[in-house]
Amino acid sequence: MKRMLLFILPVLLLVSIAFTVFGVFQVRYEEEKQLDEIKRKAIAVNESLEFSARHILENNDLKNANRLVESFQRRERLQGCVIYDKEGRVLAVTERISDWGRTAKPYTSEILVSKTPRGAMEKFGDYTAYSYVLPIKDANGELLGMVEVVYDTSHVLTTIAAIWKRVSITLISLLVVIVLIMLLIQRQIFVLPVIRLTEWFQHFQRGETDVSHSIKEEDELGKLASEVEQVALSLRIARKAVSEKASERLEKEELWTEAKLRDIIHVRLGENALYMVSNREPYMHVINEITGKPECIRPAGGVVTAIDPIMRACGGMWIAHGAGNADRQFVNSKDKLGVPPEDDKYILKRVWLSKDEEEGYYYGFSNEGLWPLCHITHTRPVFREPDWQAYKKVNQKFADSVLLELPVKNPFVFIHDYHFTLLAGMIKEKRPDTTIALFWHIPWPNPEVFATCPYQEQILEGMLACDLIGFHVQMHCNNFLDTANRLLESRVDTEAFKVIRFGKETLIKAFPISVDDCTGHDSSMEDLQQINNLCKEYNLENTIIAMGVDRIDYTKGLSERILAVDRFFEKYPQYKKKFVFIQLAAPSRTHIKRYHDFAGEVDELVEKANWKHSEGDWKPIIYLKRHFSQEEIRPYYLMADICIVSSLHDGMNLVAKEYVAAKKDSNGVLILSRFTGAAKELTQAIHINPYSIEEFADSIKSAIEMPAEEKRSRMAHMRNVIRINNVYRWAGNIITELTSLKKI
Ligand code: ADQ
Repeated sequence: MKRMLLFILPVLLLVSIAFTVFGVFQVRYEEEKQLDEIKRKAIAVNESLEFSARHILENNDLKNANRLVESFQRRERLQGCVIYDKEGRVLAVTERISDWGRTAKPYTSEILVSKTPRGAMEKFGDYTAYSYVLPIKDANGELLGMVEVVYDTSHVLTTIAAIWKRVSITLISLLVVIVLIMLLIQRQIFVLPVIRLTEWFQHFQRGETDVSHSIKEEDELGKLASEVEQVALSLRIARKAVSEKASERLEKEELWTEAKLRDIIHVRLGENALYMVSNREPYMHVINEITGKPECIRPAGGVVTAIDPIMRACGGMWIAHGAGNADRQFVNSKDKLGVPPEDDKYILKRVWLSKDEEEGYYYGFSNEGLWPLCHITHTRPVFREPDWQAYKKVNQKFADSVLLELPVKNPFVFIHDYHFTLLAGMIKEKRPDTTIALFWHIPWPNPEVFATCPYQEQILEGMLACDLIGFHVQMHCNNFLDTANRLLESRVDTEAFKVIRFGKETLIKAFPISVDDCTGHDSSMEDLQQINNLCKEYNLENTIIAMGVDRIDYTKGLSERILAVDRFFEKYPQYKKKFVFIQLAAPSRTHIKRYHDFAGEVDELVEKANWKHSEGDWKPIIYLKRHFSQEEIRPYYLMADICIVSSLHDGMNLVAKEYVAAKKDSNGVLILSRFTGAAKELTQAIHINPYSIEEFADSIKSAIEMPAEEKRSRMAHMRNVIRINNVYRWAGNIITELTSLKKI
């Protein structure tokens, strides 16, 4: 459209200028013509008066003078007449213009001297009139007086206005016709061929056609079309080759790697892309408060940590809420961008939400309702009707956004988490051929707890539109099957772990999520340098270091952790100045009061413990409250002798797995809450009940005093678990399961 404007505007401008010039000339011509007419009439009238005026002036006949001027009262367009004596004094004036006669005029004295007639436009009050003054002389040429005739010229202005109106209407009509013709031409010669070429490219890409494009011209457009055809063909061949090679490799490889996942995706999805949907986006552009410049960060959170490596491996599209304050600056016209920045491994499509939508859907229904409903932490869920309405609206918004992207055949959509319980149903309503998986990253409560949700039926119905629902552990699957069985009219097949409702089957299965893997790189020089810097900054030489990394969330057991460290120093003061606990804490959902208050509670507990136990410049707890990048977290994992994960309830907990994955030298101990999903797999961690502060404090002592050999063997065991059950296996299993559910 911009391009079109650039083309049309100059033409419109030229036509407008030409028309205006023409208008000006026409108006001038008409004006002059009309004024000439008035002048001629004025002179004629004046001359016809000359005889009577001379007689009146010679005899000083005031009576006839008044009769004469009053005879003008009835003449059309002639405003009136004034008779002056030889001194320039008014003898008689038509009543209609009596004000005219009363006003002194400089030109009367000029005429008394020059004795020649004068005609000119004169301003009088707020109107302009034409005045013609004729000096009256006797037989000897001596001046007797003057007669002035005043003509109305308002009809000249009316005529001019009418001309301008005519010119403007013609000009506007002409401009509209020109624009329409140009748009039509542009559409015929440019837009239609491009639309046809784009459609052909899309169909060819999806394998829906094998015929070549229909643009046969030899001109520039024809050349472009044939280039596009070459690219499309090469892409298709390359994809096929990748898919065949992938099948060969899959038969050989055993351990799950990024490459193996890529292969399985090529084999299982063929030419179809994978569409991920989550609330949190993997890359967020925010304005740095110090520099004022936008920067790209990876938000803290388990979903992003787990899914990003998968998307990097297989490409496709990730659709998420664009929540960063600089996000809009980095998307194209379709709200998309290639990520990771400067690497472009996959496409991120950002969905924009208004403040009200975010408030109701994200903060309200998702995080004040469903989050506490699913976590047993004794925080009461809050369900508000407006939040539910916003939640439905945003689910529909995401559904519309996903539907715009889906290919014509065999679409696969992978939805994440409790923010989108209604999305699958909304997508299937329009595209029942879509195969959809939903992964529930948090725990699923038992039916009694879930039954407290006022929207239980709509939520379960929405979820059961999926073909596959994944949870981290079997217990959450069982809870879900129980919930569906008890709260919804449905049949549960406990052998096959399926819920069947009105003939539609949904498979419920456990897929324990994990991290990248443990086979990554050794500690680099850069790592060692960073560790050295941290040791110096926080005075950590010869100190036993324990650490925690969390979003500040009441489910993560942060208060219990600080209380346990406090109790540990009370019980075992010999560790003062020898042990330090470092907590990296990312502020999260601070907009919600419970989170805001909770952050304050943790601050207070840290402050109290530090005040109570610190000695000299040593303090027991280093509390670093901010968002850290994965690269910044890594040196903490590497230098920590102990990692503490004390969630009161957690779907999996990736921090536990990240710590184990980072410990390539197997030198470290993991203290892990038994209420995490990770505890089911990481059986060699020290398991704790975070509610029992005594047990918790003692576990810190056990971790410190654990013999080196035991530490190594436990860690090696846990590393092996993660090496086998890494995130690629998690994704590979879900995709294999999902694609085998597809009924083509
Ligand atoms: P979360 O509740 O976000 O995830 P978790 O699994 O522990 O919890 O993942 C947290 C992630 O955020 C980790 O990758 C960690 O490194 C990162 N992180 C923590 N603190 C940070 C900080 N200060 N700065 C930067 N990054 C930080 C949800 C569920 C979990 C489930 C995951 C994945 O609640 O139960 O394990 O999804 O499914």
